[in-house]
Amino acid sequence: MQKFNIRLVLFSFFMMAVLCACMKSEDRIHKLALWYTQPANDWNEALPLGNGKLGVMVFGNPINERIQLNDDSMWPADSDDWNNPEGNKDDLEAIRNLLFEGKNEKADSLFVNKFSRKKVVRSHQTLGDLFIDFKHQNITEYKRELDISKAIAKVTYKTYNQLFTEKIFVSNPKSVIAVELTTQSQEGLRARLRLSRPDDDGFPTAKTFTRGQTQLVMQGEVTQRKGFFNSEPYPILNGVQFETCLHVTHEGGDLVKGSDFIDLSGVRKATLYLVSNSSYYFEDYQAQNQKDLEAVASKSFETLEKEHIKDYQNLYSRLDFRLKDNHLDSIPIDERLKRIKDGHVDTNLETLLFQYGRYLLISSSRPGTNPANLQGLWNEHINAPWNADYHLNINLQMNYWLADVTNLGELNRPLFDYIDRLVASGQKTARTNFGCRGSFIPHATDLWAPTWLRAPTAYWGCSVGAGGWLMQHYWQHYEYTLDHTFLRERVWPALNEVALFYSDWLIEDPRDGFLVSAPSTSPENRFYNPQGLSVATCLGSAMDQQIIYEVFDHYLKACDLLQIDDPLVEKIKSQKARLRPGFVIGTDGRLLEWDREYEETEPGHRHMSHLYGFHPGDYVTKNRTPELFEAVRKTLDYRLDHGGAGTGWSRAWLINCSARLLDGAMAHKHIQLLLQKSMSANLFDLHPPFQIDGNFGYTAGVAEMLLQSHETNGIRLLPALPPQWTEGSITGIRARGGLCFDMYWKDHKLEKAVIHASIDQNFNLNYEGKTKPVGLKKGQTYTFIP
Ligand code: FUC
Repeated sequence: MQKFNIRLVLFSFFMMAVLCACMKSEDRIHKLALWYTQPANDWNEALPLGNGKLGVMVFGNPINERIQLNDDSMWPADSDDWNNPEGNKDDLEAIRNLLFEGKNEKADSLFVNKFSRKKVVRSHQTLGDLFIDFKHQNITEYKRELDISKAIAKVTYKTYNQLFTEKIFVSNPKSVIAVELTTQSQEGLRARLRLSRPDDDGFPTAKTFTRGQTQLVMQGEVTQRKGFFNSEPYPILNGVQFETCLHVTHEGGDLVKGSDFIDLSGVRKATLYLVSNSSYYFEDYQAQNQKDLEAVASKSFETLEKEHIKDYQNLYSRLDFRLKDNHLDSIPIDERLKRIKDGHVDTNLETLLFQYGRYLLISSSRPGTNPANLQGLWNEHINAPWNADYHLNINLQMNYWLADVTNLGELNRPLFDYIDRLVASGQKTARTNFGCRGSFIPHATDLWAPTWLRAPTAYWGCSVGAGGWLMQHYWQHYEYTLDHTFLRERVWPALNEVALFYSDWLIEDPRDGFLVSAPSTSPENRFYNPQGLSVATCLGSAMDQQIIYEVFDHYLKACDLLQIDDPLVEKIKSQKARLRPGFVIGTDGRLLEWDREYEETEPGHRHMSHLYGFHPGDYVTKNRTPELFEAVRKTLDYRLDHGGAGTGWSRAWLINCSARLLDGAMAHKHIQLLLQKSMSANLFDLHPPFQIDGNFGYTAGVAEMLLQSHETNGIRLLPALPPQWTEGSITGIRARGGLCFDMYWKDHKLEKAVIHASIDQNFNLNYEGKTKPVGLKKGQTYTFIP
């Protein structure tokens, strides 16, 4: 009896310890969720989950549940004849001569005709759908939720008063989509499981069948019958091959299989493990599916769930952001968006959307996967808007603005791997088309990383700054980490190629002797030339000049740090000194967007390309270039007065620019407008249509409002705190130089900042106009109290 009691006491202690441990970790990670009281009516209301490579959109429909499936490698094939166009060095010279003669419109058309593959349609595509036909009726207490602190979606409701639960996550450690269906009803569940994939222009793209008693299989190949190349129809009849396997286990009741479906009959609980692999990642993708299934077959849903949460939170929980609670969590998100449209401010939704950006990056970009495309990886189309590909004149870059600063540095890896593929492919384009050494990277490309231009018009697609802009990401990651090996092994080889290209690309402008990029455009915008024609090409747009300056600057710094002694170093030094300045103030105080002061065709254009060196670059700052700083504000005011920031991503860029202007009120105004004008019910950013860059850009913008480390003279704390954020904290936000910050503020004043150094570091802290020098050794922490 006594023995039994001791055991009981020990057991109670053990249970208490377990509970405390659980409570601790639950408590530490603040729950944030998107939730609704109805199923998704359309795709933009469904809830996204993903492990970087595989993704789902959960609709939560009690009648015909739809779980839309994604794989980031679902692309039609590359084709041997999709290669560089005929343009060569002589054509380039002819275009330059036209520009010298002021014949911009002729230069525009020659550029497109000789150097571009014009309209191209080759799209990332949906993997298909898992349908679960429940035909549930008499629904009460419906709730659909995405917990972004755990990356788990849950649908619960009562059908005829019996509780039903659907839980789903996408595991990164195990590469499996796991779904658990549970009912409390005595009769159990009845449902039909089906896999399918949309047709491509009327042609089937996959076949579905059952394998053994418990597996439903879908096999197919990506095609693009409505493909286009060179503005001509080009049906693509082959592509990435794939297999999707759904393995079902159940408690109670039976599984009944048909030729292409599995029925659950009287089942109390069903566990669905869905694996999917493609020929892009694995030669034997079908064998890989079996391996993936074997890895989970003996694991319970709970075990996989725990492992998933741990893996996810290892990234997610590094950063916590809170604003004074407005206690609106009890209201569903769609209702809260309505309140915001009515003019209410919802600060907790602002923090939720911030973490949602991090959530979406963790879910769509993991080491080893493809980088997040225009839609991350969530896409229900065969012919997606803009091919859901990679646009390099803002969009892909914006997707990664948040990575370093919000403590998700390793999620840059897919971007860096992709950049290296572009750099390799761009060497041929640089050489054959432009007679330049180094590497040329175009404004848009896709999974196969081709580097020919795809520009139906000169203004849409003929920009040449993409390579330089991508180098900024390599450079910034170095600045955040100061990882010398990374600088030597990854940054320098790519930067060297891109710098070499620009070095060969530059010409002397006969009008003033400056070195300029030519032909040169300002992405997607046009101007009226002296003949009154709306044209795109010029001799040295502001953006190209700023980008090339930055590339040269980073190249020289890298060579210095790595002690590289190369003839190119001297050449680039002298070229940098002869570059026409990228920032020139016009007669009305605004910055010029092209080589001279022209009237723009679209004064409210969504791209703010001529501010590149202000943001995302770091050339213009309040202290270093005060006149340019003021000119930036005037430029933005003018853009906005003429209807600027019309798309979600453009508005997100405005938030970043406002933060860099150190204007919290302005930043918040654009946050509110983003929420009012560019948010779908599932908090996906809308261009419209859905484009994920605005989500990522928003998160980066909020980080920029709270901490800025791009200036040489110091790190700014709470540089653009808006009046609405009176009280709050952010922990785990990163600054350049291997530093990590925890900041707490109240009554709109910083209370303290705790700084952790991962390397030896001397730096200045700037808060409210005062500067505090700090020196820290690796591993040391410093607390700053203003
Ligand atoms: C650029 C933008 C468009 C859109 C497209 C995907 O061309 O100018 O607004 O975001 O990319």
